[in-house]
Amino acid sequence: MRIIKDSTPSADGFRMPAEYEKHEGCIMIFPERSDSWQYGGYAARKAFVKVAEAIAGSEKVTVCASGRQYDNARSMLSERIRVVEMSSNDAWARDYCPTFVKNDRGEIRGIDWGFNAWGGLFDGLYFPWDQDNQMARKLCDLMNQDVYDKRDFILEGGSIHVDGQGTCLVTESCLLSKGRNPELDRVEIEKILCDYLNVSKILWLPSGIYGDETNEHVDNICAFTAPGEVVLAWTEDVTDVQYDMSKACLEYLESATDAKGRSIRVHKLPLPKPVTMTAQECDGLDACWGEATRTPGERLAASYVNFYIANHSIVMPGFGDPSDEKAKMILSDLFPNREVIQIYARDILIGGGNIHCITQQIPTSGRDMEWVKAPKEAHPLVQSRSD
Ligand code: KQY
Repeated sequence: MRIIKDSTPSADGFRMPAEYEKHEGCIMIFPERSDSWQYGGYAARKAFVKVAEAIAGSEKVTVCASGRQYDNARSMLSERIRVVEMSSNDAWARDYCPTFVKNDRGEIRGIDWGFNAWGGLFDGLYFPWDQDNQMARKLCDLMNQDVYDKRDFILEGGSIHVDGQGTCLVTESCLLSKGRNPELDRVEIEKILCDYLNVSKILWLPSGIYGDETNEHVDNICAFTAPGEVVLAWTEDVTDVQYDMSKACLEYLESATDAKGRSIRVHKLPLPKPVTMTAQECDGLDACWGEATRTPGERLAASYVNFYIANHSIVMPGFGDPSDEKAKMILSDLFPNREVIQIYARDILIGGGNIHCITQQIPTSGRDMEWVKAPKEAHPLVQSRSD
């Protein structure tokens, strides 16, 4: 592995592919911290296993687990899933596993962004975050992939979405937050994103989902479903605080064009009714630095937009809400060649994110990546596709 400090992906002919381009595999992390996951993480681990097995129906999944959880992860996950021991502070693969870029020869490299737990000592969510921050480099080492060192720029994978054709979506609330790169202005941030993702247009949505403790990551409010097309989390309830936030995003997108000069087609994806913490769930969470991490009645940032696009499936959250079915149908229409698998995700949501936040795709590479070879059989939990 080479740690590249003196060049950028775009200078070297690498770009970040869209999530709907073909994957070699997916990385996840086994959850265990007791101030994120209620009652010691038992229910969260079961939900993570369902997500991993659903994705493993069409691509190779690698789950990183601590030494303490290794045996448990190995026994809960089927043999087609690879489990590796790796330390982390929590389980948000999207945010601190590498962002992968690819060139025309099919070679891939990682990007190792700086990670400070969503805002460092300003408004971050836990301390320390050192083991999370090492993961991108450790994984590139394990995969023998060269890695760009961009630790001087704080960025989480959930705060960007690309269309693979030159456009990147972000939110102002996150990328311009004071806890990340306060010394950089919007133009300087755009330049870094263009250089590292190899895009030429950044679309700045004003905000994300109300109560999203990541300073409103884009991956909870809006996602590309195809070049020039997005889904946007939407509510028709004008009395909901989310209404004005989603409307401002809609107005922005309706007046924007992408890197290729196309107007953007926006598909509204309904939001579930507000999901709030119960007293019993709060009782099951340990304190973080002496403070409760959730309070009874607190609204969680539930959104169907937080789905993962696997090679042959869409793995999306469900909340036991009447809109679960409608959201599933909308995504089925938008991804006709993929099976939509909905997983009840309340136990992931309690941690502060959802299915997209706990997964990170590895694009296909030209070389035979023995460690992420495609699976042959489907796990009984998941119906496999024939195509
Ligand atoms: O990407 C995410 N949504 C992660 C949020 C982490 C919250 C920590 N409790």
